[in-house]
Amino acid sequence: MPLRWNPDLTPEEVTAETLFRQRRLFMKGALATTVSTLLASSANHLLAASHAALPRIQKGVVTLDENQTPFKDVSTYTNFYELGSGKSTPAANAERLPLDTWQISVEGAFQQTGPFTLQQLLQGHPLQERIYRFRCVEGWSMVIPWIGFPLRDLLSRLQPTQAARYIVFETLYDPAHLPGQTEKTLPWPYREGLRLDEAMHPLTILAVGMYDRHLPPQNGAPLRLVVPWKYGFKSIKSIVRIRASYEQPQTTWNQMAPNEYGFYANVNPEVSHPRWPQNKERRIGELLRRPTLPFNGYAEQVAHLYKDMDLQKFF
Ligand SMILES: Nc1nc2c(c(=O)[nH]1)N[C@H]1C(S)=C(S)[C@@H](COP(=O)(O)O)O[C@H]1N2
Ligand SMILES: [Mo]
Repeated sequence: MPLRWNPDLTPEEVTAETLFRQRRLFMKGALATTVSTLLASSANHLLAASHAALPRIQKGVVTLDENQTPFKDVSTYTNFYELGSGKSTPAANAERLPLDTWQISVEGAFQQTGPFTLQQLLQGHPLQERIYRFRCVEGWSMVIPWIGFPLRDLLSRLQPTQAARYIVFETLYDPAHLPGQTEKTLPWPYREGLRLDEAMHPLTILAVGMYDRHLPPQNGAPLRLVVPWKYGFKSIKSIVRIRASYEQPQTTWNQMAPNEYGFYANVNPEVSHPRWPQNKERRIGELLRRPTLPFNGYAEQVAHLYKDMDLQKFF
């Protein structure tokens, strides 16, 4: 088993204040990118700030004996339809994401609800590196060193009530800024959801960074979900709403084409997409296709969540 899982390591504290300062630095860097492109002038001292490392990240919590996909590929080969439906358009439109006013609304069946600034939401959650496989339903895969913290830690703080059976997430809806939302490619806003036990699983994280730095906008800044045993579309980007609900939520890709994109969307080599097989994948940067693993290689950790379910039916 190539996964190394050390949940007992004691995390170091990262103060929200430091994180907030880094955020401001990053904003300056993103702005500098735009300005330098427009003026074709060098703003290297500012640009450097956008590559500032996140401080004090606990490493080694979950690692993988597989080569990491280069940052350049992960940040330029993306799916983020709000920023355009091509693979490289999200990176080109990255500065359109309005990051400096970010708020997250917590709603529904939680003891704690209300609006949170990003800083408030991240407060008290030490950051860890989690090196995960990432498998898109389209048939490509990557290995990404995410920076984040377990979603369960936030949920424990928000305290789901008895009525909470699902956790629902929503991406920013802002067609004035996000060019993709002026097109009818998807029903906006992008929505995703997990059953409570999936959301509470220690492998499920909220990510704020990758490769020791803040998430690039095209990868879902400032805050995204990462669920490594599910197809990539479950890992919703740029979250503005977190809701606890009793009913299974309507989710975007499932709503678009329920026979193609299940609510569960667990990586499963034995359940083909109606238009292509799912038993092989192309690791970005590699030539030969490799076999796709059940639950994307995390079966040992997560298969028990589905032990009484027909995975052909609940795909
Ligand atoms: N809001 C939002 N989240 C999204 C998407 C999207 O279009 N919009 N695409 C999904 C899909 S299909 C995939 S494969 C992953 C891609 O994540 P990455 O570009 O960081 O690799 O994001 C997912 N989250
Ligand atoms: Mo995807």
